[in-house]
Amino acid sequence: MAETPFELAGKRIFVAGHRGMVGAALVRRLAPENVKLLTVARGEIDLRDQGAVFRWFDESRPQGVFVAAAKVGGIAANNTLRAEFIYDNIAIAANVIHAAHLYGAEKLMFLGSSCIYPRLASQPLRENSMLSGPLEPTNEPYAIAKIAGIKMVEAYRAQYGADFINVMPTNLYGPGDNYHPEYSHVVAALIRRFHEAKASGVGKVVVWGTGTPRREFLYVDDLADACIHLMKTYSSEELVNIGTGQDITIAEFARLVAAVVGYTGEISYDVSRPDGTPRKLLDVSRLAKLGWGATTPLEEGIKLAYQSFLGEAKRTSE
Ligand code: GFB
Repeated sequence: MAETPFELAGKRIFVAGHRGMVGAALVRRLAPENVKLLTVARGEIDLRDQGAVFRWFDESRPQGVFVAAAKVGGIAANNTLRAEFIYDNIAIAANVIHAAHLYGAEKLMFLGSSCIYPRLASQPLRENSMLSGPLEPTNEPYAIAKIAGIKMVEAYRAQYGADFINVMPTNLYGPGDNYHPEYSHVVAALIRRFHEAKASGVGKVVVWGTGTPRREFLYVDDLADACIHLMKTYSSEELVNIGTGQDITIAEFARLVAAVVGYTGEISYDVSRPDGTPRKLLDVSRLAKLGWGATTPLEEGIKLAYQSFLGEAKRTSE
């Protein structure tokens, strides 16, 4: 595997999507790296607008680029806003990756997702299982857009020798998550639902699906740490999974969140809601060989996420 170290210190580093949960964690993790941080506000530059993106790259000339901008959401958002998920994510990936090539970025990291792997691929999911079978239908538009971005990175590497790399994060959670009651991911949804039930004295909380799917959850600051490690040290066309290597059923996970929040009532299951893919556990052996492992245990991460939720809820009600 070719290794070309990339020094971050002193470089102009663009975090696309800095207001999102992942982008904000990257910004936090970059603070001690002494980079010249570049960000753009959504109101200023719409990353789906090719002309605006190219003009900004021409003026700003980032040397390193993290593509953490994306339209994201949980299973219901993916399944409902199907057109937005495919269009927005293809447009963002196409514009930012091509601009990075045109305006001479030295290094780019594209963040994909574990949902790019086939629904029934063997577990744990190895990087080479991409495109080996049909995708999970609830998030196929998002997965196809992410696969397009991954393939752009591979193509620009192959044709132009660009030092562009792909990383595949597992399901993420942490500060700055989206707590929308319908469109959030499961971690944010359950933190909010159990908290509201406890606060209002409701004795029953509904969890979607059967509770049997298995998911792997990574604290977003761990993800950011892995990304910085790989940005500095990794250069190859091979994807790199980023996860913990451990998964849990949704039912076990719901009990854990209830315990952290202090909810002691009943938990019931709404089987009219989709389960999504039955299991999504990443094989993290490549990442381990590259010298990185997750450090935040799930229970501790959920405690930290709940504290952030309480802080964020307080701010929005002030
Ligand atoms: O986090 P989540 O929406 O994402 O759902 P996916 C994970 C599991 O939690 C599913 C169950 O089995 C849901 O049925 N679940 C239980 C809930 N209660 C809830 C709830 O209140 N809200 C939500 N959202 N789920 C996403 C993809 O799939 O994974 C995205 O749709 C992205 O594209 C993300 O890739 C990482 O793991 O099912």
